[in-house]
Amino acid sequence: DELVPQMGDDLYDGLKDEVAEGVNILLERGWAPYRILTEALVSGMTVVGNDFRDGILFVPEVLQAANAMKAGMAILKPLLAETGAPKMGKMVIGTVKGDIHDIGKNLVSMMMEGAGFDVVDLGINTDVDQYLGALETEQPDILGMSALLTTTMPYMKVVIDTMAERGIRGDYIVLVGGAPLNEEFGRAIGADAYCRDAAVAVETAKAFVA
Ligand code: B1M
Repeated sequence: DELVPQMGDDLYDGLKDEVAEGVNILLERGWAPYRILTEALVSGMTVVGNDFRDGILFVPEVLQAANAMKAGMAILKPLLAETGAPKMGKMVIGTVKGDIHDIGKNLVSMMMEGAGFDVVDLGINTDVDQYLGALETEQPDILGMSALLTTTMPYMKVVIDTMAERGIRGDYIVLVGGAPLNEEFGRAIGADAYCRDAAVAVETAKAFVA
């Protein structure tokens, strides 16, 4: 569809209204919400990420791109959530302390809700007390943690170690994700699984609660 590269440009330029309009047009053309998410929005953000890394884009521009992405995601959210899937379980999720990246986490939350999970989103910059407090009050099946920075990903281990110290590690399935992580890191910190993307998070969560 010729609209997709245009949407990539609009996302890159942080044009919120245009990105939202593009999402609506693709929906009218019969695109599935998940396809729009991955092929039009996430792919566009990859280009932004590369130019950010290479010093072509800076924080203010990336923030605008992120906001444009969120405008598109807001339209897709109810559509992804209304699949009428049977209730699967409950997940508490948050981006770890020191880290304010939330697009990936939000996407995982949306997809988990779409798959029938109740999701309690703790937001960004979540410290160990917030995670553990939520585990106690919400009693979820799953704890999800997201980190996008190499400097914040070690905090996941702090949370898991604290759970172990309190004797509650075995009560929850711990799933972790975020661009700088990998399977080996997930194993090393004692998570149950590393999830490469939101679709894998859903499949992994389903497999664990089954
Ligand atoms: Co930042 N940033 N950023 N940033 N940013 C990265 C992560 C970076 C890789 C860019 C780069 O240099 N190429 C780099 C990190 C380098 C490193 O650590 N080695 C970086 C940096 C350096 C920074 C700052 C330090 C920049 C600065 O201030 N100098 C700063 C840090 C602020 C902080 O957190 N303390 C910063 C700030 C920002 C913005 C605020 C401008 C903005 C965030 C806006 C927001 O989120 N509301 C931003 C953005 C947008 C990015 C990039 C470009 C895109 C991230 C994103 O949203 N991707 C990113 C570049 C990149 O990742 N290539 C970058 C799209 C999203 C759908 O993917 O988040 O990977 P992702 O999520 C995926 C999977 O990873 C997985 O599923 C998701 C969906 O498929 N997943 C999970 C994620 N979490 C999961 C949890 C799970 C399961 C799966 O739990 C069960």
